[in-house]
Amino acid sequence: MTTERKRVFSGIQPSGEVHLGNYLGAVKNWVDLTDDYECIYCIVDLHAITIPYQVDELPERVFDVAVSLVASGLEPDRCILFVQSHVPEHVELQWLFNTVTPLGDLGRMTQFKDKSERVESVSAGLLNYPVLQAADILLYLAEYVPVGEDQRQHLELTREIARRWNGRFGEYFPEPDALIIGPGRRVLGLDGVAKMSKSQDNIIPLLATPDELASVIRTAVTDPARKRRDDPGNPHVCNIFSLHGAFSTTAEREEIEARCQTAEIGCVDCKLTLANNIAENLAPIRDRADELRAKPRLIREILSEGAGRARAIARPVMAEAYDRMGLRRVGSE
Ligand code: AQP
Repeated sequence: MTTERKRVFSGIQPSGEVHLGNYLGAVKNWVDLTDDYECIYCIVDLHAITIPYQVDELPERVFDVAVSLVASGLEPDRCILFVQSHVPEHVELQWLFNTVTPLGDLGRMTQFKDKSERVESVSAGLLNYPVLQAADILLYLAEYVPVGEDQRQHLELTREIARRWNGRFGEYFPEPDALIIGPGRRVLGLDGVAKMSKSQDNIIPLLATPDELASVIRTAVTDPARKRRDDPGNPHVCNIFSLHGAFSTTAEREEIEARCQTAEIGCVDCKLTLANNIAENLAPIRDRADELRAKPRLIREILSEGAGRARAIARPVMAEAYDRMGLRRVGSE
């Protein structure tokens, strides 16, 4: 008996090095989802250009993100993996959706407000970012989108755009649901306050070597109230302890918790254990990434084949959307 698998879509921006926030909050779950869903994953380069970026660095960033994703387990026999700009239908559908999206809704998006504060000149692209995101998802008639808390507002707008478009042109696009998997964690950056973000200088890179991990983690902020080695610490307000949750065994965590609270261990020891455990846990991904980096042609082939498979789904959806909107019908009956 064959059961049709529900379709999932998600994307990641090539705006910097893939980090543990991306991995724990998204990529690791994306891999798990490939067991039960038809998964479409996209490197969203058109989103990444909505904030200032270095033109000559972008191709390398796309390549590096592709390496990280494939090395993490998103092999082409498990999912469709491609680059957004290789499938021009994303932009075409976005334009159609722009015509049904209320301007006021875009200005209210939290991410737009945050990001527009960080740039000197705010582009229309930054404002329209969630419309492109709606097109990304609906172009594949995806039913589920694995999202973190930060993306819920955008997904709600996607649903609203689908409703408005369907209301005007006839029921066609699904209203996708959020797929919350795992602890739905929001990983904090090295400062222990802000979200770990590619575009901020606060990340632990997914592909860092053991030495790099030790040196990056050494700089992380722990319990701010613990000023000296002899002060007892509070693991429950410590970002390092929360990362132990993803990489250390229960026994190790219990021991660290108890010995931190009694100041038997200091933050240096706790950080070193974490760095070692991350290095060990992620060694297979790092090794696979090293192999893949040496095979740029293989990465190009994976992405090109992925774009072909994505377009095969996207083209008929686009044709239907044009048709329902009365476009491209000149001379037809
Ligand atoms: N710190 C995080 N904790 C949990 N999940 C996270 N994600 C990102 N950062 C964290 C999830 O990773 C997926 C891909 O993210 P993205 O590249 O589309 O954009 P983002 O959320 O804006 O990621 P960054 O790293 O913060 O990029 P920049 O700095 O360019 O804005 C998403 O599912 C996201 O939820």
